[in-house]
Amino acid sequence: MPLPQFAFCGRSNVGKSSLINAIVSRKIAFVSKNPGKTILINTFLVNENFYIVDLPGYGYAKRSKAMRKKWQKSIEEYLSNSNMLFHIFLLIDSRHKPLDSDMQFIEWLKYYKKDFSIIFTKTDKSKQKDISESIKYIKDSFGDFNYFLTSSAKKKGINNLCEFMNNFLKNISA
Ligand SMILES: Nc1nc2c(ncn2[C@@H]2O[C@H](COP(=O)(O)OP(=O)(O)OP(=O)(O)O)[C@@H](O)[C@H]2O)c(=O)[nH]1
Ligand SMILES: [Mg+2]
Repeated sequence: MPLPQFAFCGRSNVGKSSLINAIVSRKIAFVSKNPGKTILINTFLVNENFYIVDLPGYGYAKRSKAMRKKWQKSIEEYLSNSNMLFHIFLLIDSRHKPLDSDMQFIEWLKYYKKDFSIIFTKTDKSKQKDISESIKYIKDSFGDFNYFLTSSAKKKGINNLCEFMNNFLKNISA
């Protein structure tokens, strides 16, 4: 039987690979100071019962336009066609206001009625006030949404996230 998948997406450098490593408590996804490191769609089998999918960051300006288009197409194709994709996590840097590219991505998720949550990353470096503003900004455009606050550096919010994923897995095996 094909195994369930959880996808992690978000702009380049937002902390996808770091979060995946924090979740599995191992270094499997490549972390880098230079944005645009994850180029291919990387899939990691966890505990032999589900997959974590590390998607390449969108909005990496240093790539050519044609290259970006190609990336976008392969990500969209994957997100639209994978029937074992249980949940999409969109990562947003908690230090900054969500970018237009983030908002477009949410719009896409809403339009295609995808099951998603937003993860505000790097909370060790942000202020609660900025996070609240980002939450309001998204709510004003798209209504209520599920979200998590995480710091891979300080291992904050990782347990909540794992619990959420576990509940999905429990429900399907029940
Ligand atoms: N302070 C802080 N830095 C973090 C955190 N998570 C990631 N970083 C840093 O952010 C940078 C990018 O992290 P990655 O995990 O490689 O980001 P990514 O989203 O996988 O990037 P791409 O593969 O380029 O799309 C690295 O320098 C990390 O050390 C965090 O929770 N706190
Ligand atoms: Mg990465």
